[in-house]
Amino acid sequence: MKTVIVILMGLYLVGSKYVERATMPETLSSVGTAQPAAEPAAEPAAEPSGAVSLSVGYDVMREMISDAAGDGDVYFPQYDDFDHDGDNEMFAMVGSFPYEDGPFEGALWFTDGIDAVELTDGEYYLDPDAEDGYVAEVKGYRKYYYINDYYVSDCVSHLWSVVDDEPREMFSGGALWKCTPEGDMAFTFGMYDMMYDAEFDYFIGHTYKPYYFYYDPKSDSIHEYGGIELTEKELAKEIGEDVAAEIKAGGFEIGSIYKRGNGIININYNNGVDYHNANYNLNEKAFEGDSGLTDNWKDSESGFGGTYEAAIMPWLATYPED
Ligand SMILES: [Ca+2]
Ligand SMILES: [Ca+2]
Repeated sequence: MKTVIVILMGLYLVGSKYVERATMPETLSSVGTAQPAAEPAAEPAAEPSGAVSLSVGYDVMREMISDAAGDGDVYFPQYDDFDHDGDNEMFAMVGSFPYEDGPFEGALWFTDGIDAVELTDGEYYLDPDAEDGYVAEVKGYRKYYYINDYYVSDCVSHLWSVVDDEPREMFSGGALWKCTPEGDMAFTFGMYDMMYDAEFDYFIGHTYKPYYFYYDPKSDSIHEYGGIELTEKELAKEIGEDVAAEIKAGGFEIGSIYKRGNGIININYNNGVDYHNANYNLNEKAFEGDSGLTDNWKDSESGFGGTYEAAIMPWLATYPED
């Protein structure tokens, strides 16, 4: 209790300081004139000389990239310390959106304040209004700049960062969908696996299923939460009710059931034509689909269509022990 009071008092004091400052504009205006005048001198020179320090600023890096790209238009610049080594770098796109609602055409650029280099070019699925740019951050470890390859109906994200002072592509998989500050990520993968066409003996129907990944600080790399198979009985024990029985009562048969290290259980089910999945989140104690949590196992609310695999990138997967 004592700590709580101390913290609350601290907050109050901090709060009142802000109030004091906020109500002092008249006094500040007379004192403050000297302050802004001193600032421009602290800015690095607009033209980078040969001996650029490690503390090259945002404007200079942006200019370096634009210049090196032949006066190109810079989009989505991200100025930050991507590898947490104490000095900042910049990733940015240079190019244009030639058609309305069309892809970005151009190149990914990088500078550490010494050189600016082009890393890759092509057509990318990017939103011109994405003011925050394209970054995913694992707090305390690494920041990624990502770009999305443009295909007609699918999207693959490429995650770039900095290793040993060099830009490096560190991961590419499906489309980056979520990244928590703790480094839990979800990538959606496109697949044609929604319906079985018996006449032609193949699957049709495009689905986008999230698969789950995490950042591992020890290896400084991204791994997949692979799934171990559960029996229907084990599923009932995990969830606390016999969901498999409910699904079967709905006219379906149960396919593979996978439990993952992030607490997600994928339940595949089908009727021989339509292939579905229901996803249960053990942490939230609810099913979880595109639009959030639900207590309904039915596909439209709790699933993403098609059939989940134990892992989509098995070479990166780790599996829970039970
Ligand atoms: Ca750095
Ligand atoms: Ca560095």
